[in-house]
Amino acid sequence: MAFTRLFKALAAITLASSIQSVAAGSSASSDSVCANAGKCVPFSIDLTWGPSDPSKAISRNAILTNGSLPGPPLKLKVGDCVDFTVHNNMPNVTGIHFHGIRQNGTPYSDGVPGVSQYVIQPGTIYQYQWTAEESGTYFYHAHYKGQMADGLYGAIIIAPADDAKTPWGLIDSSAVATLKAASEKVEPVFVSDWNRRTFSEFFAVEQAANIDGACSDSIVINGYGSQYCPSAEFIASQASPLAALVLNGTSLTSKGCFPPNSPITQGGQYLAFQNLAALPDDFYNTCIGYKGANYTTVVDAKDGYKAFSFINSASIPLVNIAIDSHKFWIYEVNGNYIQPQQVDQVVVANGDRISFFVKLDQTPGDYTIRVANAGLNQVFSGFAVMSYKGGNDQVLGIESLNYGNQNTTEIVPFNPALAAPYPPNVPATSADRSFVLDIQKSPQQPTEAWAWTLSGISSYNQTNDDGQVPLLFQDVSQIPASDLILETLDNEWVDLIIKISGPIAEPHPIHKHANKFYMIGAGVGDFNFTNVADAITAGYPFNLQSPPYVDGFTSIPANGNGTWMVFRYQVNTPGAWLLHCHIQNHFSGGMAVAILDAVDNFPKPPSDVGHVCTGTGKSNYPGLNSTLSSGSGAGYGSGSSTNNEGVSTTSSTPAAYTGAASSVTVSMTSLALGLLALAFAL
Ligand SMILES: *[C@@H]1O[C@H](CO)[C@@H](O)[C@H](O)[C@H]1NC(C)=O
Ligand SMILES: *[C@@H]1O[C@H](CO)[C@@H](O)[C@H](O)[C@H]1NC(C)=O
Ligand SMILES: *[C@@H]1O[C@H](CO)[C@@H](O)[C@H](O)[C@H]1NC(C)=O
Ligand SMILES: *[C@@H]1O[C@H](CO)[C@@H](O)[C@H](O)[C@H]1NC(C)=O
Ligand SMILES: *[C@@H]1O[C@H](CO)[C@@H](O)[C@H](O)[C@H]1NC(C)=O
Ligand SMILES: *[C@@H]1O[C@H](CO)[C@@H](O)[C@H](O)[C@H]1NC(C)=O
Ligand SMILES: *[C@@H]1O[C@H](CO)[C@@H](O)[C@H](O)[C@H]1NC(C)=O
Ligand SMILES: *[C@@H]1O[C@H](CO)[C@@H](O)[C@H](O)[C@H]1NC(C)=O
Ligand SMILES: *[C@@H]1O[C@H](CO)[C@@H](O)[C@H](O)[C@H]1NC(C)=O
Ligand SMILES: [Cu+2]
Repeated sequence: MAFTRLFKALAAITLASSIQSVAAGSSASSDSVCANAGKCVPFSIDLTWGPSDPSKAISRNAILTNGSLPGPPLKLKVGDCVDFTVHNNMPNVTGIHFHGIRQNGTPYSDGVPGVSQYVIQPGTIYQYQWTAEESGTYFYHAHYKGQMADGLYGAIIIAPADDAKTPWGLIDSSAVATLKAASEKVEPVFVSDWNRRTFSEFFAVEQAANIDGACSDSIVINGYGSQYCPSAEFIASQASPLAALVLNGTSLTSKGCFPPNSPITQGGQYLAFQNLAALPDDFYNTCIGYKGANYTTVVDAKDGYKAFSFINSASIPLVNIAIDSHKFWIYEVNGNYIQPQQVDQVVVANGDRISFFVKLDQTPGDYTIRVANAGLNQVFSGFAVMSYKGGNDQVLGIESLNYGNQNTTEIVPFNPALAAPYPPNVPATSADRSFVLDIQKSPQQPTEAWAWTLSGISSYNQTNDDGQVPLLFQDVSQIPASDLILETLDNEWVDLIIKISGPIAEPHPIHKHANKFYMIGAGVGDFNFTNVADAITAGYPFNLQSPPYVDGFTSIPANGNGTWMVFRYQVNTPGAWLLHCHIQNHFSGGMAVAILDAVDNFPKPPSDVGHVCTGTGKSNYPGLNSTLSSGSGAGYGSGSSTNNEGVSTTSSTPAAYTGAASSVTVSMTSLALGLLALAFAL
């Protein structure tokens, strides 16, 4: 495919120098948490379980972080260390992961129960400590079972060191200071699905019905959103023409989803074992509807540019983002600056963060921010508003993205595979060790449609979160390597060769804990090699010159073939980590492996791990001089909701869509480039 050819065009073997590991000034050491605490920035969160705000979105019991959803943002500068204290006032156990944070020297602060810590019990306080080594947008989220889908997430923004090279001059050489100022006020925006059921209820239904669930209730933006219930005609008019190939004469459900008994998306071999009677009506078929509010962010044309950082904290959908009449300058992906790309739309996959500038040069008014599910699995969108100061709330702008993720004008999409790091940063030209992983439905549970494997053999068992002695707390010499526990040696270069079995190869956003990796190649078709060197000899294309440097990457969707991708990283962060799909029900269904990095130099957790001994350091984030970056700080909470018109349980078609019968031209270019993240591609 064209995607593969693109790689070929870029493929060139360079004499790569090893990546330098960042040595941060006030790095925390693993000997004692409390010995380091004095100088760290205190940041504490209070977790409670209770009803979410009905004026924002579907109300239900949720995890509230200091009473809100999302939680307050943490703002630091490279070199700062943080004492992150969790007050667990929920009736449930938990663990908090710092997504994308390397945890160099602090592997006990990665927050994965069963891997790097014991669960945090109800009514107790637990302190994490880590150092901000790399700038950019990250986020904290629950890593106990599916609690992230119950609302536990908040942004982490890390300002660059004063001497960091920034790509602002490549965007607008006459506005470097303006762009720098805008970047320091970057606004994190969470995009997620939001469901009536808690994740544990959702997963229980999925298992009882024996399906691979892929139908959500709503898309929310910073916790705001509605469940729209447009007519069947409207849904059909917005869907990709490719959906018809999956539907094979059937129709999308009232919620815009492929039916739960679609042989193509569920796998024909499972249909005989389904128990669709266990599906509540509103799981797929009945759209109940809910009128929440649209998140509104106010921008000021005097600033010249606005910086956003979209964070996908969804359990199911990959989302595509557009703002009417505004282009994006993408400058950072997963916390790493890139050679900027100017685009009209950007897909943000689960776990990813994508930052961009919007030039504030349009007529003052309200412009719709569109967030469409990027997969074929469900036709639905969420909305927010970018409101210019002085615009008198007039709704302006031209839409480029419809309710079912079809572009309605000619657009330039973002190509994540071509996101070259800025400044250039390259991996070693060869690997010392390779692992071949094979994503497929679990071969050991051949009748269970919800069960997945990442290794190709066994499923990662979610109950590890509860009982097992965390891998980091075991004697590593006694832990046998297996398909679920990969072991490496310090300083090695490792290739994770990830194959995704066909015939329907879905896009899986695979996230790696600890240090970032280089995505050195991806393609459609077989990959019958056990190492990259052999694949290069056979003519397979790789990009060793400017590969994306990220903590997550999404596999190419394909039909009729498997697909593959290779992550290369250096073992420079000893500890026990996870590699997993960030689609929550795939992860809970077993799509994960543990990696024990540097078993020859394996760390021991400090004796006072988890102890509370918070420091009194100050965050060096520009403009912050308090010890806490509270929820009302710049870049968060600046939005306001539109008037809530009350709770409605009647079905309604979004007013904006009743008229326009939009084009159903499929974006084959996007598809061929592997840019359009199709949850179920054909
Ligand atoms: C948390 O506890 C409540 C009350 O026991 C329960 O209803 C809910 O399902 C739990 N949530 C999770 C994520 O375990
Ligand atoms: C489409 O449906 C027909 C029967 O309705 C069936 O014979 C055919 O195999 C289906 N095609 C696919 C690709 O599932
Ligand atoms: C949110 O925005 C969408 C798209 O502009 C619109 O259809 C919908 O009515 C808005 N919702 C509210 C509550 O204002
Ligand atoms: C969608 O974008 C592609 C790529 O620019 C373009 O070829 C296609 O015509 C666009 N579709 C519509 C309906 O404008
Ligand atoms: C996961 O572990 C639990 C507890 O040991 C066990 O009951 C369950 O059968 C396991 N599941 C799978 C799929 O192996
Ligand atoms: C994908 O599969 C089709 C047949 O199903 C085949 O013709 C094509 O060559 C395959 N593409 C690749 C890249 O393997
Ligand atoms: C890969 O191996 C399989 C099984 O041996 C074989 O059917 C297939 O043709 C091979 N593909 C390539 C591209 O060599
Ligand atoms: C801290 O911030 C306050 C309010 O923004 C300001 O008045 C004060 O001068 C600042 N102090 C320092 C030391 O920067
Ligand atoms: C969260 O709430 C706790 C308890 O009220 C408070 O001590 C803490 O400062 C708050 N955290 C933030 C980041 O605002
Ligand atoms: Cu997945």
